[in-house]
Amino acid sequence: MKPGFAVLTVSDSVSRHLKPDTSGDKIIEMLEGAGFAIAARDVVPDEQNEIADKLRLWSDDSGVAGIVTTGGTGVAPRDVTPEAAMEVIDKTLPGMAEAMRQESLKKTPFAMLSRQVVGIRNQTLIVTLPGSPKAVAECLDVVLPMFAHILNLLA
Ligand code: MTE
Ligand code: CU1
Repeated sequence: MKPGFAVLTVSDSVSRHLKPDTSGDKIIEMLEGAGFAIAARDVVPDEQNEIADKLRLWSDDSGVAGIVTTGGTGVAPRDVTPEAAMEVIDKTLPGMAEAMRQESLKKTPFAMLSRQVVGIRNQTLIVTLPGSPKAVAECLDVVLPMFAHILNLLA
């Protein structure tokens, strides 16, 4: 069975249908391009409980090998994705978050404003990415080559 990824877009405006989910689409395009199946996809507003509940639900599901989120990693009052992720993560992978920030800093100084975190809950990889489709692509380019190896180690 191909390992499946779940994709979570964290955005007040996308959840209210005021904006299309371009970043979620980008994540799916890149995961599928790398040969991974998509097990689930959803959108939640910038609410810590809703984000954490979804991460728990998916990481307790044996069909979900990894979760990639987009949005809510910045400094605005409603940016709470890292807090939600840290609520559920058992082991952090700080090196992966730092690698994304480091590579991103070569493209924009604003990369230092992302508080994105990476970690593992149960046997599920959890990766949080910034909100813009550009940031999603730049960050996934850095960590996507590691995903197959991580999933092998977690299986
Ligand atoms: N990382 C990359 N690679 N490319 C980007 O354009 N944008 C930054 C940063 N990380 C960016 C990036 C910006 S402008 C912000 S405010 C933070 O991510 C947080 O974004 P978020 O609040 O949408 O999660
Ligand atoms: Cu920004």
